[in-house]
Amino acid sequence: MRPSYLLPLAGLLLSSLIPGQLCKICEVSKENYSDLKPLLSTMVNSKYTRGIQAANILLSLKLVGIQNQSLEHQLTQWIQEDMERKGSNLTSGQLALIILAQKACKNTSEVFIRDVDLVKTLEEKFRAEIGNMEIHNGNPLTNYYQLSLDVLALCLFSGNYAVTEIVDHFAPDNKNYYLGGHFSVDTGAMAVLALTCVQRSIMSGKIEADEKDLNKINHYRESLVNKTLSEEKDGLFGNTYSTGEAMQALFVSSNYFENEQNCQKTLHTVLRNVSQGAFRMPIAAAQILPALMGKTYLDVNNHSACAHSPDFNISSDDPVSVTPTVSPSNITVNYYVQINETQPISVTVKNGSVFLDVMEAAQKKNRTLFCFTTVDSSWGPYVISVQGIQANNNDRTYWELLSNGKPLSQGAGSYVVKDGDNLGVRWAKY
Ligand code: CBY
Repeated sequence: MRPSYLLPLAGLLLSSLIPGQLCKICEVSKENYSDLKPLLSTMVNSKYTRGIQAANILLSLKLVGIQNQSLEHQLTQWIQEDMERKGSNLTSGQLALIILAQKACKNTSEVFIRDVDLVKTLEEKFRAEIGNMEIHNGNPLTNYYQLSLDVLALCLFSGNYAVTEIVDHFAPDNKNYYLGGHFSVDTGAMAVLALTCVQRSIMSGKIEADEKDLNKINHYRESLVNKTLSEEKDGLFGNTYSTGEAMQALFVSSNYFENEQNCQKTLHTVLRNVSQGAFRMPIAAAQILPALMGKTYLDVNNHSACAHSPDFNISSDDPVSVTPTVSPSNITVNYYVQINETQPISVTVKNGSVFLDVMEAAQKKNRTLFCFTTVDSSWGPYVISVQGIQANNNDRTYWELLSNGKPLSQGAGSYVVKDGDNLGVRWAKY
């Protein structure tokens, strides 16, 4: 064949590959790696890393190619202890993250989690999520962020899943992409990563699907990417904490970052947030770092992408950037619980207190109206009940945290309150 015939053929092949393969990465340049040090020290020096946080950190460190045997060993041990503690209560997404972390850039000499077939267990947990949706009005046991993690882990590590089921459940108008009436960028981004993996598996012949389903998957990705892009503000997608995952989704499914200005704007805003200490939580640092170094969760079994180790020397005494200036004085804030009616109270707490301290102060003053309970989550305490009324995923109910009428983008354990704040918890549906 003459080259002139080959050209259109190659073009055809290329264009059919582009939707899944195109990777326009936007990453921090090597000269600026020192800007990432606060993230690494937060992850490495975190003393309270338990279970799922540890899985997030391990996954992130492996992806960016930081090899530290003793740290990996410690994190793996924490993950295993957490798995034992939680037993069958481990949620599907937690298990998916553990699988991703454990199997990422496989280091076969150090597998501490025993021979249990975790992928098989994940298949069962994924089935249970779908089963729950069938009984409870389309509501999964957990949420679509976790279902996306499930599909991602099953897809990357040869688990069984039905393409038709993915097509049925991951359509962009599914209510589960929305939390509190807003498109959840974290959820959409994770779904884009999962759908991209499925699409690549179909195109490479790893799994079978008919053309109609492949087209639908492509259409879903495109639509979810557009929704993500429409949540862009000052270079961030959704908010500070969803941007890392959104960047990953955009790397694998859009040409957004081909425009250098877009890339610089996002990096600039994220790095400014890093320097202001927005990523002081280990899980927050772990979720932003891969994107800043041009990696995505789809790279976990791409050895050439994740084996290369950048030249970081992280020492255990690198300071975590920000030391808040807290004077020892007290501040007074208003707090309320809103079910149908609003029950307000004014409380005095130490300067530098977090939302949870305010809730505790209110509870001390009036147990009947302000009693509450929390459960631990990887993002810190999650308020599960107030006045004995308990949040429930089957009903999509939760306790929403508000400050001056606006929903918080941080949890009760990390939002630092200010003098005169008007804080509240509202019984809401998402
Ligand atoms: N992770 C999960 O399963 C959580 C998925 C997630 C989309 C998550 C955000 C994103 C992430 N990266 O992990 C998520 N939140 C969900 C699904 C939910 C719902 C949980 C119930 C369910 N069906 O699973 C729900 C109830 C809608 C929810 N989040 C509530 C809240 C509020 C918690 C209030 C409380 N009662 O304690 C709160 C504080 C919002 C509010 N104003 O009330 C909230 N979430 C926040 C702020 C966040 C962000 C945390 C950021 C931070 N710095 O602390 C978040 C990253 C996250 C965790 N939620 Co939700 C989103 C963001 O702002 N970008 C997988 C598992 C394996 O770990």
